[in-house]
Amino acid sequence: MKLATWCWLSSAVLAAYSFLVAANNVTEEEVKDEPAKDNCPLRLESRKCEGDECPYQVNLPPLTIQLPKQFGRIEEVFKEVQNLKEIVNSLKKCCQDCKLQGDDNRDLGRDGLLLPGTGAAGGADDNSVTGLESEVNKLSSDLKNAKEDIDVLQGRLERLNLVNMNNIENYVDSKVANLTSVVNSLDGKCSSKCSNPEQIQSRPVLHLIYNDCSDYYTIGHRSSETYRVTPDPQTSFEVYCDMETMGGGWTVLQSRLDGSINFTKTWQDYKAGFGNLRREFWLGNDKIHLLTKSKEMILRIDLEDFNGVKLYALYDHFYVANEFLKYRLHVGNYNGTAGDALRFSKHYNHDMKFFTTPDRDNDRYPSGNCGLYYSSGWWFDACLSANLNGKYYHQKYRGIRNGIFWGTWPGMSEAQPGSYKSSFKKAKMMIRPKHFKP
Ligand SMILES: [Ca+2]
Repeated sequence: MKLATWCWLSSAVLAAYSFLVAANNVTEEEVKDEPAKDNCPLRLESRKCEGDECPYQVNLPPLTIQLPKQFGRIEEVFKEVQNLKEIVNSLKKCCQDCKLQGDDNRDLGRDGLLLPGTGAAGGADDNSVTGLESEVNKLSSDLKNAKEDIDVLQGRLERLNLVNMNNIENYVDSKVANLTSVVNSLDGKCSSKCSNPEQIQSRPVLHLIYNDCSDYYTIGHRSSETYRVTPDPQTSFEVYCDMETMGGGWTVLQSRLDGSINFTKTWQDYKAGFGNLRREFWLGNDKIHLLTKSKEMILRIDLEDFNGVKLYALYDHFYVANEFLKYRLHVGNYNGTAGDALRFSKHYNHDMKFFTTPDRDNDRYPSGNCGLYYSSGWWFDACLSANLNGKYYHQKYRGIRNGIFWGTWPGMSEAQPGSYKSSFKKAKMMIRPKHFKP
């Protein structure tokens, strides 16, 4: 019994060992006889699988021992080992292929054309290179064409700019030429005939800005009337134009005719102007300033006494400053028949004097207001050798010399204190551009 047991056990171990070593050759049928050929007719049999269970049995006649089914795991392990071996072999082969391919690519690279790895054969790479080359050439050609197109367009643009500038210049030149010819033709017509201003007016005349009455004269107006002037782009107003005296074109600043208008007025009245443009009026210091500030103006003063004597004074220089400068008077270069009363003497000189009104004392008389004393707004010194805004007297008067006064009028200053004083029937102040030729 002891011998039998040992024999069985050793046979079993040997059978298991032989099974492990010679797994490749193990079949379902058997592992027979080798270790215990003689004494131990041992057999290990794998029985037919029934489902997952493939139990093994060891036959040791007459003994048969059932082995646990887990014993079959050894067979599974060998199968897995076998699979792994196959995988390793395939990977090894794959690596050899990769190496060969890498060598091929390196050979191609030496020829200067190493292309992105597509794994494609050399012939395909050549085709790809050729295709790309032609594509690059095409793009290069397109780029060249585009550059030529840009050059052409740029040339056209420059020509267009040049043409446009030329057009504008030509347009401006032609307009200036038209204006010049219109002005010249009007000037020629007006200075020669001027018999039919309506005929001239009926023609289409370009609208010009009329700074003063001389501009209306220039375009053919010959009737002494009120006209609208624009001496400043922001300011236009009505004025009375004298189109008869000494050729015409005069803008009238002041007029005395009949005493219908009281000239004893305030600063504001003299600033804005007052009266009736067709009769007696003061145009207004602001307007006089505007009319004299942009052009050199001359001043003409016409006087007529109650004896019908008419004289005039002409000043080649006339300018009135703005309100901030108290409408300071600038007057000079006298010529005429009435005498230079505005610049009578060193002590009586109205040139460069401020404007004074009864309510605003800017004069050089320290003890009082010349404007208040002489009932007038004027460029008083201390106080006067002329005052064309004095009271209107219809005949000789006595007392303070507050009537219309012109100190150089024949016989006027000779009157003794307390005696009757002469006055004027008419007085008029008007201006015209210095370089105006009627
Ligand atoms: Ca004073």
